[in-house]
Amino acid sequence: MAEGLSPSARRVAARLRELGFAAEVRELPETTRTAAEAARAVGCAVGQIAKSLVFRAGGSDRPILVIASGANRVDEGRLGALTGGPIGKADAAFVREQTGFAIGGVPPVGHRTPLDTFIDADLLGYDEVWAAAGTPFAVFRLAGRDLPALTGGRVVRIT
Ligand code: 5CA
Repeated sequence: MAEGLSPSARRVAARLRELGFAAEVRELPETTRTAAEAARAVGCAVGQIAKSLVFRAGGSDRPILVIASGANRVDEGRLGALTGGPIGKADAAFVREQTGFAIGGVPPVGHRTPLDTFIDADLLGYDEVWAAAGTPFAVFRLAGRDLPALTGGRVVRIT
């Protein structure tokens, strides 16, 4: 029930409803902080975890969101080619500042400001994927093919 959720998870649930996605946000007793932990907690393959990774366009403060399969590693060279410049790492403070969420709970939607978003094409092959819902204990389920409509992101091969 939404009433039992922590404030950050509730924010994500509200945003999903606003966007017309009836996804249920679940807060679990086990940590879902990393893709491997989330997969274990929900009982799915690690590839079905949609991790929301924040990068920083080099030389600027422009945040970039990559929604990647938990099985994949984002190729920063490819990402840089797509964004038109080198990619820098985002530290924990930058992630929180730009998204309003802490690392380990960053969701694919509901950020403080809209982020330029790229979606790992591999995720579209899964009927069921799980994404973070605002805290390191909260997730929601959706069909991989719904990620573009949900996030406005561009589907790319980036790993
Ligand atoms: N809740 C799960 C998925 S449901 C989750 O958020 N997984 S994640 O992979 O998207 O989040 C962990 C990611 O945060 C790591 O892959 C890494 O990119 C990033 N991260 C972890 N520690 C740091 C750190 N100290 N500084 C910057 N980024 C970090």
